[in-house]
Amino acid sequence: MKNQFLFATALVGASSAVIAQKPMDGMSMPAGSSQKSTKPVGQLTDAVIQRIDTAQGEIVLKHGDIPNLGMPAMTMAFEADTATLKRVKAGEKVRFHAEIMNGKPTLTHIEAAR
Ligand SMILES: [Cu+2]
Repeated sequence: MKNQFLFATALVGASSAVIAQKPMDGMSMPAGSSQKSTKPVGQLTDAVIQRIDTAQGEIVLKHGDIPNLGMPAMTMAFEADTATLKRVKAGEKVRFHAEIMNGKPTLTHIEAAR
């Protein structure tokens, strides 16, 4: 009887060890997918702010290649939300990501270039 009890305990111990290992595997995921967490921002393109048109809700950027839009370097206007319009100034060097939203190129992310 005593041996059977020990055997059962060993089994429980072994199975709980397996269970304990699974959350650890899960915990290693966020570190491995840290590149993924930057993905919502998207690939950044360098630009210089030429003009801010608050009335039109647009920011004119002299921008580099935008791979996701298949666009070469040029100067053009992008739609931007009010908070972004207030946050930036003409002449600033920035890095941005843009998507076509409602048929218009729209800034989805903009940050000061370092
Ligand atoms: Cu463009």
